Amino acid sequence: MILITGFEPFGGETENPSRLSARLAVENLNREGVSAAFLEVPVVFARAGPAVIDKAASVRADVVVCVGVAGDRKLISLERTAYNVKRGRIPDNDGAKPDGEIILPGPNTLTTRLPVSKALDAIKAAGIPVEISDDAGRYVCNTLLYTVVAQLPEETPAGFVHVPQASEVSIEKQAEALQIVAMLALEQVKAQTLG
Ligand code: PCA
Repeated sequence: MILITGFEPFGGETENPSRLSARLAVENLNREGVSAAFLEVPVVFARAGPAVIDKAASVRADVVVCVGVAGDRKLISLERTAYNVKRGRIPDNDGAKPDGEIILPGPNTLTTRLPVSKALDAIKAAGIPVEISDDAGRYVCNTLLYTVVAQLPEETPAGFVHVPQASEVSIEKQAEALQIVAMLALEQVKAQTLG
């Protein structure tokens, strides 16, 4: 089972491309006969991580791909590194505005468990603009990446992808990239189970 999550709108926007592309990726996978579930996540420091951890447990997710928008980027960013710091330039959707606190007791950085190098090549080969990033910001997206890597079982590939606005990369292309990441991660799980 693959879980792909997207965020609700925030910061005065009326839409968030991450929830559109995450939902479309799940629909496409289901149509292809792959079990996948979608979750819309609140843009709230305190609630985003727990919402995804609960959903992953309830659907028994083998793979968790979280998605958010980075409105100033032009490429799909496969986020490799989470920092144990939360900071809000703007308040979250519950009005919280942390200023440099730690997310959880734990290391200063954590590394994604999604196969980002393989995914980079495969997404490029599909003609979709993509990069690997070591900076997911310090807002709710970075907090979610840190939390899923810290709290999901170690054998569960889990990580985070930032998508640009739909005007830079269409929702269809974003969804295709998310499907590629998720399927490569699922192959990794299957290879481990068989090996
Ligand atoms: N992007 C924000 C939070 C929600 C979203 O879609 C971020 O990059 O932290």
